[in-house]
Amino acid sequence: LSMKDKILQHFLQSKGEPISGQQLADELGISRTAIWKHLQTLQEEGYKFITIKKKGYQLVAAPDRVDAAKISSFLKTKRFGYSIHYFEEIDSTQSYAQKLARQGAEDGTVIIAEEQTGGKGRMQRIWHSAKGKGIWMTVIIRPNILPHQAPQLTLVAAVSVVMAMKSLYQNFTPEIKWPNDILINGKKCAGILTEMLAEMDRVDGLLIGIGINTNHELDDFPEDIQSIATSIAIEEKKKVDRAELVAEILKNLEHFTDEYVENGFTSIKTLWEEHSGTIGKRIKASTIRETIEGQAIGITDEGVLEILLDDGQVKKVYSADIEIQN
Ligand code: BTX
Repeated sequence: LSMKDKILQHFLQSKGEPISGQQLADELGISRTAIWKHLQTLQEEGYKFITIKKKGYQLVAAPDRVDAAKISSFLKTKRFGYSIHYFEEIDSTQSYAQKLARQGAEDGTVIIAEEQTGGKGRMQRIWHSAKGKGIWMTVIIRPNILPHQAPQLTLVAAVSVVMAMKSLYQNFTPEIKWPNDILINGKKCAGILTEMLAEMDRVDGLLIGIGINTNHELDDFPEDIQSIATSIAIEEKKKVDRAELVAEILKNLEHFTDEYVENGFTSIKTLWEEHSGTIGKRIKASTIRETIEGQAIGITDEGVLEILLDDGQVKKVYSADIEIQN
């Protein structure tokens, strides 16, 4: 963190209590004048401080942003989230992450933006990423795994996101829709896009792209997705702190990735099934080749979906779009 961000972090963690300029200067090893100058810069960025006699400075207003200082004030991880690349606007955090990963970015590096002008879904689809409304981020992870295991990390990420939502919010139950969507009351609230940098027998890195509709009102979505999309604010019935959710997701992602690398897929699979809205339901799966209808009965140890057809056959589906029918 830069000195300015460190100062900001102190104020964010003080939860509105005033901080003495002298104490801050001593702690950070800089002069009071330097502190004052950084506070001026922060004011220009939209933060508001007031001076309270004999007590010091008090942070009274902060802009609603998901920048490094804000996220790190909530961070409870060992490795993830200590390198954060923040953008007001970007084409896609995935594309930027590719570049960084190729240059050797460390495990747990985060790329996050207020707005994406070219947000990507799977199969060249568009991911709508409205300014300041959601979490549009990519986490570069470097677990020691083989290329064929990569799809399982999408499931690890889905578990991490769903459990973060469950621990922070009370008014709704998010469900995972195989393989990569998170639905609330049947509507899409988040999507995960996993991309891989690999050679034949070795994974160099995975780009876990996470898009979460956070503070959207219905009008903030383009018309063509208003009937299929929702946001946390709509379901929770209040605006939420995006940085707090980011930090909670990073904590889970670090924990469950480590768990996966150490102990394999079994425990993740159980959690995934527990939070899934797909298993047990009648579904229609459209693959590139065919459309299959039947009952989703589970996922295999490879994260592959198993469907029980009406004639009693069990089919495995590796990649598809699914529609839940009941
Ligand atoms: P997906 O292919 O499963 O979903 C894309 C489809 O979802 C679109 O065709 C559209 O119908 C619908 N859709 C588009 N935008 C939204 C939205 N905001 N909310 C609900 N539905 C929508 C899912 O792909 C994976 C998305 C990953 C997005 C992240 S954001 C950070 C990172 N950077 C980037 O470019 N992509 C990832």
